[in-house]
Formats: sequence, structure tokens, C-alpha cells
Amino acid sequence: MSPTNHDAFWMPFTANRQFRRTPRMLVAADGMYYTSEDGRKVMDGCAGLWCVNAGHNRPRITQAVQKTIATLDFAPTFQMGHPLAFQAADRIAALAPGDLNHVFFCNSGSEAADTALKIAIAYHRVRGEGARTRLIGRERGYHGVGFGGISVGGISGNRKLYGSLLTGVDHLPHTLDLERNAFSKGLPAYGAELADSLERIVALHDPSTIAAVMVEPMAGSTGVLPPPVGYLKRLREICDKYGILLIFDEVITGFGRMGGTPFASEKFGVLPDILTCAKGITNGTIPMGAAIARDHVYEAFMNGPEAGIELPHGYTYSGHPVACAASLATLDTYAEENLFERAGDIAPYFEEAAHALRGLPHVIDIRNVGLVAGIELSPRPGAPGARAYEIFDRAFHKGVLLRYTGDVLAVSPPLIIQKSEIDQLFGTIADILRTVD
Ligand code: PXG
Ligand code: PLP
Repeated sequence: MSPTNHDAFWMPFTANRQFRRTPRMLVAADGMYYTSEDGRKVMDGCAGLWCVNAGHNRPRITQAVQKTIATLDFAPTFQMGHPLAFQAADRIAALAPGDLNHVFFCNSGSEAADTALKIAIAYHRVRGEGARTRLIGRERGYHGVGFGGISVGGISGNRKLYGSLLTGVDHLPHTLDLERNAFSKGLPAYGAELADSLERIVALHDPSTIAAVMVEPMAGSTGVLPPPVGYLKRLREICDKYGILLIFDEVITGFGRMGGTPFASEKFGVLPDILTCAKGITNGTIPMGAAIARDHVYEAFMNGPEAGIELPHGYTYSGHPVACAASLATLDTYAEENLFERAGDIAPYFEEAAHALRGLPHVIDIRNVGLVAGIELSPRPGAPGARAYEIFDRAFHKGVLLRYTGDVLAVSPPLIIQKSEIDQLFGTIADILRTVD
């Protein structure tokens, strides 16, 4: 059963040669646990890759996928339709806050990011403000791996190999401030004024050239950076003042991850003009993403000749029937089990468990919101990331799957996690921290 050749699969975001020496293989998953190839139960401490919010192998979702693939394995959505796509869009729009009512489907968070950026530039153009083409992202932002996403994104390691990227992009400063905010519980108190950098960027380029600002409400991939209190509201105000669209990338924060609400937008009380999501939209089962636009954005396109294609954009698999069925069943599962509320209810316990690691060797910060925690470690001299990698690898062999980025360990379990499992998760990390170099 074990593959003998590990050469053909060029693994994503992986140290391929290191992996091949000591492969970590998963062969099954159910509820909170994976089964490893050597037959061990491994707790899923990061919901797959932040996507399996309802836990693994949920019967309703599996059955919907099985039924749909046997009924309508594919149907085009270019100049054609099928009911599941309209139903899924309707349900997702109903879940999204405010008048985020128009759902453009794609297949990943990366495609959702590029879709949102294209809609933003086109929006200004169809309204006669074609000079608004600049895009503003943020240092340490992650918006996937398409050219739009890496250009607006702010992770230098994801950008430096790929040439000149998109032109006309600028970046806000990131919001991590260990001096003022280390070991904050929930949103850090200091840093709202960092949003005012947008004023300076606007003054530099002139508002008439700027299409959109794109940020993650809570930066996940870069090491869990919850927004400072008041920061997102300030960004919204400045965007409004200058006619700039605000895009929230909720690929990680969507579908209950922040606790209590479906999206971070509601949790933090700020409505973007476009919201992108993916991952939890199908509980990770079938690839799907979406860019969701507010009424005024959508309506700007619905002029011109009725027979004209309003937005020349789309993917072969936009609104794929199997993905739509998976999404509908996923939303049913979230609703039946009140999983977003459940995440909010258990979040204080999770927060205490995360912060109990304070004082252990190497721990220089702990950040959390909802069911996400980031544990920042001091790097080994001359070997950034090595300590976090070793903890990640040891945790896997002790039965807990974590994520790490740089020297930050990230924890983001399925929203079905029990208190005893939270104890096990952070207990395993604590044990390893006590003994690791
Ligand atoms: N935007 C955000 C905010 C994301 O977190 C994407 C876009 C891209 O989504 P796709 O589906 O194209 O991968 C993401 C994805 C990690 C990790 O452990 C994070 C992501 C993906 C894989 C690993 O930090 N985020
Ligand atoms: N490349 C070629 C040659 C194609 O024909 C297509 C789609 O028809 C694509 C890329 C885009 O593929 P997708 O729509 O799956 O993103």
C-alpha cells in the first residue's frame, strides 16, 4: 500500500528531499483524528489545513458527494446552469453579512483572491474610473499563490523567486508588535493607528489611482496575527473616504473559525465590499472557493447590453455540482450542530489552555482568537524555523498534527473539539517544549 516511489509527486510548500527521508503519511480520517500509515491515531490540531471545520468523515457531506457524483458528475456553468449552483450561492449569500449577496464560485482560496482583485479593478473601470488600478495589500499577508495573490500578499519567501509580479501594488505595514502586545488574549490593544499608513499610501499615489485594499481580518498563514482593536474599522473608514474597495480574505477566518459568527466580518463589526472564502466552504472535502460581492459592486456590472458578458472571468469548475452539493451539506452540518456558536462557547477554554504555555522554554508570544492560536518561539541561532519544525515532527509522532510557519506553531482544530482534546493538544506541545533544544 505504501508508495515505493516518492519522486513523482512534487509536493506543495514542502521540503521535498527532507520529507522523502522520513515520510509522514496519513491514510484515513474520522472526526478529530487521522490514522497514520503505521496505524496510529493522530489528533488533527489544525483542521487539515484550516479547512475541516466540522471534523472528518461527516456522513451528510459524504452522502451528498456520493449522490451527486452519480447523478450529475459535471455540468458547465458558462451560459448554462444547474440547480445546485444557485442553491449553494443562495445559502452562502444568506450566511454572509450585510448585502454581500452575489457569489462568484471558483476552486480555491488563491482563485478567490485573484477573482476579487479582478472584480475590484473592473468595478472601477465599468463605472468610468479606469485609472483606479492600484492594489494595496499588507506585509505578511497571504492570499494564496496566484500572481495576484502573491503580488498583494506580503510574504517575501513566496514572492522573491517569481520575478516582477503585478505592477502598481503597495503594502501596509503588518500589525505584529511583540513589544507592546506580547501575550495578549484575543485582539491586541495596540496598533489601530497602523491603519493610518493607508492615508500615507493614498497621499503618495493619489486616491484616483487606487482600486482596492485587501487584507485578512486575522492573518493566519503568516503566524496568527489577530487585528489590533479598532484597526479594521479604521481601514474601512479610510477606504470609504477615498472610494477604495475593501476586500476581506476570509479563507481561514470564514465558517466559524473566529467563534460565534460565520465570518470575521461580523465578529469584528466591519463589512468589506468583497469577501473571499474557501476551505471550510466544503469542510475541505471538495475544492471550492468564492468571492462574494456586495450589491453595489455587482450592480455596477449589470448595465450595458443584456446579451453582453458582464464579467469576462470564470473557471471550468466554477460552481462544480459535486462541490456545490458538498457545500450545501457542509452548511447543513454546521447549522444542525450550531458549530459556529459552539466554537465561540469553547473559545475561552481554548484561550486559557493556549496561554498556559506561557513561561515554558522558548515561548516568546502566544496569540489567539476564536479557535486559532499561534505560539511564537525564539528561533535557534542561525537556524530560523528549525525549532518549530522539530516540535511539529515530534508532535506528529506523539499523536498530534500541528502546523508551523517560521518559528510560530499554529493550532486551529476542528470546531467539534472537546475540552479533553484541547488539554491533550496543548499538553503535547508543553511536553515537547520542556525537552526540545
Ligand atoms: N487566502 C488566505 C487568507 C489563505 O489562508 C489562501 C488565500 C489560498 O487558498 P488555497 O485554497 O489556494 O490554498 C489561503 C490558504 C498554513 C496554510 O498552514 C494556509 C493556507 C493554505 C495552506 C496552508 O498556513 N491558506
Ligand atoms: N488552459 C487551457 C488550454 C484551457 O483550455 C483552459 C480552460 O478551458 C484553462 C487553461 C483554464 O482551466 P480552468 O478553467 O480549469 O481554470
